[in-house]
Amino acid sequence: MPVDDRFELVIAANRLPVDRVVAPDGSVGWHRSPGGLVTAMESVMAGRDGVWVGWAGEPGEAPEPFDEAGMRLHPIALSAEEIEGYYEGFSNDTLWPIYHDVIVPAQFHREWWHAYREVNERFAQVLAEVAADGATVWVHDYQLQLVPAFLRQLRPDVRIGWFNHIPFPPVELFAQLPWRAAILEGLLGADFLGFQRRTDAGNFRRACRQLLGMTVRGDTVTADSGPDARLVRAAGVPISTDFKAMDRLARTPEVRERAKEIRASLGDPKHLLLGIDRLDYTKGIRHRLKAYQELLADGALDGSETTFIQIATPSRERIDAYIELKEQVEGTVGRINGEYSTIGSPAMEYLHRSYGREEMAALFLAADVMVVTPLRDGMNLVAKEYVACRYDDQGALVLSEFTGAAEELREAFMCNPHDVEGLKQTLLDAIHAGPDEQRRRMRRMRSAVRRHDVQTWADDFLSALEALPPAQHPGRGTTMTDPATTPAMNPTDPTDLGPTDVDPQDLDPVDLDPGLRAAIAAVAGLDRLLVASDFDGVLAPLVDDPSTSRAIPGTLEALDALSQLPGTTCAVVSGRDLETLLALTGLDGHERIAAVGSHGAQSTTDDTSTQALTPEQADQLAVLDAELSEVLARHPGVRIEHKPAGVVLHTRGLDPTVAEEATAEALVVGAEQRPAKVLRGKDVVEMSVVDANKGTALLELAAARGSQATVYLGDDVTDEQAFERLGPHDLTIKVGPGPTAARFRVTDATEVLEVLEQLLSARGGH
Ligand code: GDG
Repeated sequence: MPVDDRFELVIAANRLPVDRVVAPDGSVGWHRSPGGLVTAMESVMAGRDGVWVGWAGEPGEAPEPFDEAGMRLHPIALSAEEIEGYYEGFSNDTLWPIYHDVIVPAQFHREWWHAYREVNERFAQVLAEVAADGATVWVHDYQLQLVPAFLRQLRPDVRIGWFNHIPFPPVELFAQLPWRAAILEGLLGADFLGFQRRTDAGNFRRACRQLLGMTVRGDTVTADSGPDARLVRAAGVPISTDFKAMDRLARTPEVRERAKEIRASLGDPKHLLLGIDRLDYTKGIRHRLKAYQELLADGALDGSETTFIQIATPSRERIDAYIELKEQVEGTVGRINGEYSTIGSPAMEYLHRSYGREEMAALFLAADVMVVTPLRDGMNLVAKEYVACRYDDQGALVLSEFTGAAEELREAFMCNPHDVEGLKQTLLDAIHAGPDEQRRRMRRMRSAVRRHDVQTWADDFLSALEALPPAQHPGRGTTMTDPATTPAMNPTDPTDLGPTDVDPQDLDPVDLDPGLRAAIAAVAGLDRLLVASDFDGVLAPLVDDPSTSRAIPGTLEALDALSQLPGTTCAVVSGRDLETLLALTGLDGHERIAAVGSHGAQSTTDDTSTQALTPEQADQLAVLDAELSEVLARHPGVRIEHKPAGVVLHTRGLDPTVAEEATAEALVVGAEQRPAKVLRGKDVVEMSVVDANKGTALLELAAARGSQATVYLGDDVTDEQAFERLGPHDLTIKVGPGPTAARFRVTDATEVLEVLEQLLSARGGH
């Protein structure tokens, strides 16, 4: 079939989401690969024209494009030599070890690099052919890092996103790659780069700064310079699993019955442990077996009443490090069984093969302890799948700190797999956790995976990509943004993220109230001063879509200049979660301006007390999340924001009747659940399970820095708590109308800028 179709959504990945199967009669067909990625892509493609471009899994000529899984599949040809050089060689024996902490040494071969370049170029050519005008192209993973730049050369009109399924290494390791600059430049052809963790995105941005000398502001890298300058955003967008599908599967009578059968077939062990991994040295299989073997040897576990099932899915079987790993694992399994099994009660059950989804779900349901011990893992979906299957709220997850999943599944039994004694103790803790403790931990982990599933991940990625300002896409009939003329992108500005609607030239000159001017002059002379401000509605004008909120030019710069003066502490204090606040302000890594999020529950400084949730608070948060999600289901258009310690219902911009009904329902939830705080603000109802507030955070910060007075600017109900806690010697300023405990009032962000500039010049700044 000739390529005559062009598609508005294009996915590119090394592999197509199907496997070739040959029936007994010799006819060839395709089986859709299992897994959440395909499901998520199917649903993002629903209602849009979509195509998936990738290798079909066999060397030689590519089959013609065909339809499967609700989308067009467009195979790419790879020769046997290319599979060796591009895939097994450069991707899996050069990049994979470098990107996973060099657990085994990386191999560098120039011919592998050439194959990698050629295959990436071929992908880009096909993508350029199948993408419709202005299409969105989503490239996946480390095998295709040069595709964004190749594609941009061919098709400057398309939006290009790239997601890395594996970690991005610290610059010290990445710098070993002889082709490091070419790889960064390849990636910088994209508009948006998604990583599993914020740390990975940070590693990428640091590599751009240190190895290419590029400017990095907040989560944005300025690629190229002069008229070709483009902004590339790099942020954490953690992947997840299809929670609903796994949960549903585990509840089926067949899977539940099979789970019982599995236990019975092993002699109904008292303790059943499970590991499911690709047989890969990153997964820490050797480490977990060593810990298990020692527990059996110590007598802490009895082999006649304990079984460890290890499923090791075959992987990369032609690469030396994998061949060696297989031998070592199989040797250890043999020793464990020889030493500690009894007839009918194996100490280990080792299976070097893969299973269907039903069998996986049954194994998850059967296992008392799921053992996930990677030495480094981008995310680890097995951990999330285990949680999604445990609808009975039972079971314990032992999880390595070195997985992306550890950032979300905080109630797992965390371990450092390198610490054998620590790992042994963690395994025992998990094995001996009682039903109540298992329930408490599992409920919270399930709540985390339920609310952040693979669908949310795909939606988050695509909305981040598609929300980028059209100015970055010259082919869309708009001009390229010029950093030299757009104030918000001035490379000398340390806090900037991107364009705002407001140009300082357009602002009217401002006259402040004489009383306020005098008060500013008074505090400006103090030796030690804290200058703090809310973000939304104060430094940034309120906007309908909170994700587009940006500080007006000059405000963050004034705070930055103030923070450079002696005895001056500066802070931005917001109800937003810290990650969002840092992204919106560009303050990530800013050493002098503190960012305080979630009303004081999160902070970039140790000078405010931020606390982890107690089990009760986490349970209450899970209930609030579920209840407000129901309000959302009843009132489309309402938005829910999840925070580490709370949940917020947003109704800005909605039809007033809908907004009122949703608000009333949310307040009923608050009245029933009685969380630590329920606050009704402008078009928001916010509930928090901890009692952190902006006032306490400011007092703590002022005390820690020995400030003699605090200047605080705020506009909303939550800022009133700060105004009330501060004293008469502090300078409190309300922005906008409404009752207030503040001493002074200004009308908007323009006047806020004037306050900050007057303070700066009165304190001896510019
Ligand atoms: C990379 C990153 C990141 C495994 N055995 C069987 C089977 N599986 C499925 C699991 C899971 C998937 O394969 C493995 O995903 P992981 O996340 O655990 O690990 P990687 O393969 O290394 O994946 C990783 C991931 O990409 C996604 O971004 O999380 O960090 O390394 O879904 O269930 N599925 C079936 N039978 C098996 O025997 N059906």
